[in-house]
Amino acid sequence: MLSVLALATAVLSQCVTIEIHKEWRELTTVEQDSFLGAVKCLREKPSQLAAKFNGTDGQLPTTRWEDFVFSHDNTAPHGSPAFLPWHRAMLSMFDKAMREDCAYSGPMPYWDWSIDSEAPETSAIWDSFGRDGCVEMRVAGNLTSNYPWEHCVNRFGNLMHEGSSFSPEQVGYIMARDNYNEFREELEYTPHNMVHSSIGGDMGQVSASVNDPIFFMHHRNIDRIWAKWQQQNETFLNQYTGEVWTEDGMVSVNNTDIMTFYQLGPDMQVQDVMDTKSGKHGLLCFEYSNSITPVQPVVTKRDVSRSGAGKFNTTTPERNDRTNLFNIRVPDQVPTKFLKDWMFTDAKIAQVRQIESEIKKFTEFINKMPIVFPTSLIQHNRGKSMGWRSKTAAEAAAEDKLTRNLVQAFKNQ
Ligand SMILES: [Cu+2]
Repeated sequence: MLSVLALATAVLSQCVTIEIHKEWRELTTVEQDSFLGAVKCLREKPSQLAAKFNGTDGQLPTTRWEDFVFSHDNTAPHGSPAFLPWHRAMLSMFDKAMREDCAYSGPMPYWDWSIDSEAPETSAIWDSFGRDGCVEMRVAGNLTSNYPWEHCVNRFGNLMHEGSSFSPEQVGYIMARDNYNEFREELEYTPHNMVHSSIGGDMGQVSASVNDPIFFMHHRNIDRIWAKWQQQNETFLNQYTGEVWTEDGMVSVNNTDIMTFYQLGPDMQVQDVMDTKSGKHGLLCFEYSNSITPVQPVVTKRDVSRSGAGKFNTTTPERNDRTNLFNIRVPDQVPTKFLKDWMFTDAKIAQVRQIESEIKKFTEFINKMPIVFPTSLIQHNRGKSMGWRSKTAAEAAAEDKLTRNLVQAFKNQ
């Protein structure tokens, strides 16, 4: 009787306070250092799951951090509708561990890579989270891991050195889907996969990716884009569609489907995580900030032209080009090898190529417009020294509207 009651309270619990998750550059230096200190702390605490899985085959986690790597390696769904809800729940479990095991009390950060899309190597994120090779972070120091094998956590990124990433406009293109599973496929198969693959090293592998603290910064941004999508229309909040393979063949998913986490947290239904402010399982009590915008006013192609950079043109630059200041770049293709490692079938790989080619066409369409200002140009034109501030709700709404109109114009042509 008591345990039934306890379970009921756990599922029905409400939020006392709603946390605001913030872009990394919205955190003060003190908050950033405190977060990085908690990262170090969680990497030094002993595993809680190893004892529970004692005697089972395969590598076991040794630290609290590795509990998350272990759970993700064994239970995370990729290439399937459950991709978004599963990772949202896992992020919430991570937040809880950071707060309860390591006393972190600041905002939970995300990395809005769309802002850095035109020249990711210039992002201030790397000053805190480290660069290529064996990762050395500010405050948290050198990162090592014993799971799934003993190694230094590493990156072999071209993201930091050459590739372009996903622009706000390209994210806007994905946001324009009105079917959950189509939205999820576009978000997962291109930006999600591309950021994993281009950072490389641990991040490039399913079994090891969670070792890299940038994993949480990246996935929280993916989750933020989903939360934003959910808010576009009241029917989107609980929309959950798509199909999965089971013993009975292809079946439609349902929001009562159960997700499991290898005891990292309680089993739960997909519908439990749809609302980020439900407080279900004592986990979900958050919303996202509107990300950041430059302190200086936004620039248009005309502004750039006036500043002496020449006449604006309509060519879509190569992804490594840093000289064309007028137009947005198209990210590289997600490598086939990466997709095969993440168990994408040939049919799914074909789907990835299809999405990539649509996004490329959309980008070229934007670049042909002489005066429309692509939000992506800001960072590239001004460099990282310009300073950032939080974006207001009105500014975010105006940007979203502009992007929606661009997508509409593209689809109507
Ligand atoms: Cu994952």
